[in-house]
Amino acid sequence: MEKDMEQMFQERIDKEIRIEPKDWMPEKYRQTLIRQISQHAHSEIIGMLPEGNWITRAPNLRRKAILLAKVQDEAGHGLYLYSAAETLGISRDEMYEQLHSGKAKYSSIFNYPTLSWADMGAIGWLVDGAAIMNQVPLCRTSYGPYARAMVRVCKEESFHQRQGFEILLTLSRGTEAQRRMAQDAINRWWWPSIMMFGPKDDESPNTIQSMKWKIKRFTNDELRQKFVDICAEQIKILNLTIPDPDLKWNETTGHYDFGPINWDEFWQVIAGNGPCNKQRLDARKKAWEDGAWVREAASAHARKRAERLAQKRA
Ligand code: FAQ
Repeated sequence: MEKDMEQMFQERIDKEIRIEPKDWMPEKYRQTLIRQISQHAHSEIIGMLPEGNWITRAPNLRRKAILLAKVQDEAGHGLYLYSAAETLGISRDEMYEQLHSGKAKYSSIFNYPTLSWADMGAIGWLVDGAAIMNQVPLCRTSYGPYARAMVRVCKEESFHQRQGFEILLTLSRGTEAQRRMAQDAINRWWWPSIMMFGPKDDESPNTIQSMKWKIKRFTNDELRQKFVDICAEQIKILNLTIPDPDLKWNETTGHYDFGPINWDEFWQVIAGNGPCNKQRLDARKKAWEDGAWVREAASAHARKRAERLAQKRA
């Protein structure tokens, strides 16, 4: 019986029919989606912290307004994604609990520090750039609520990516010190951005099944290569360099070759030993604890309203 259901489920996927919350789905499909969507939501929420660090220090009012709006967008993306995950039967409180206890992951990239204003440019160009590369295909992911959330998120992220590139372009055409600052930010964010796509395919336990279920549309290495190819061209406009001496156009493959990735660093960061893991998680937990009174007040208000309504009806 279960076998028949699984076969029918796979046939729907193969025909590109979207799976919706009330449809039957294999338990492992549900669990994989909960893991991926909640990890994605947590990444958006933790991802607000490195940029939040620069809102008060943005160089002018225009830059401050843009950065503020971008960080608010990220909060919106997180909430959207938590809602999508809730349709799979997990509560928001459970997801928060998993984040705060360290059980759930969030993207490795947000465990790096933001040391200068140019980092806001590098995050927009590289981190949002990598996020879009990974997420545009997710607009066609097999689970309906996730796919629809991705359409909205990607529209906003393309704008984020452009504002980052524009920050770097402005700095690259500025004084020598500004050029150096832009180059330094690219040097620090390049390799972590490349790692963001996840482990290489032969070390990625989830890719094969997720591709079969069309949760993922491309493998980690395919997306990483597309990203490298695009950035290797865009850097020419900035007249700066990508910190990889092995980055070279390969006539035969029609792609850019690139140097070895420090996978040890990647696994260390996702194991909790990156430069800012503790700081990020502590900030998140503190925000949760500081917000307890708001949650209590909102619940008390909702309770009173419900009581008043019940009295009126009686
Ligand atoms: N960081 O078998 P795979 C953003 C884990 S949003 C941490 O390849 P999968 C917006 C993975 O979970 C950025 N952990 O896994 C923004 C798995 O853990 P397990 C977030 C990672 O799921 C911009 C294990 O390693 N985007 O940036 C990472 O098939 C600017 C084995 O890996 C998304 O989440 C990592 N980088 O593929 C905000 C997109 N990579 O099994 C602010 C949706 C892998 O032990 C500023 N997610 N792991 O639990 C995906 O497409 C996939 O989940 C991948 C990983 C591709 C990330």
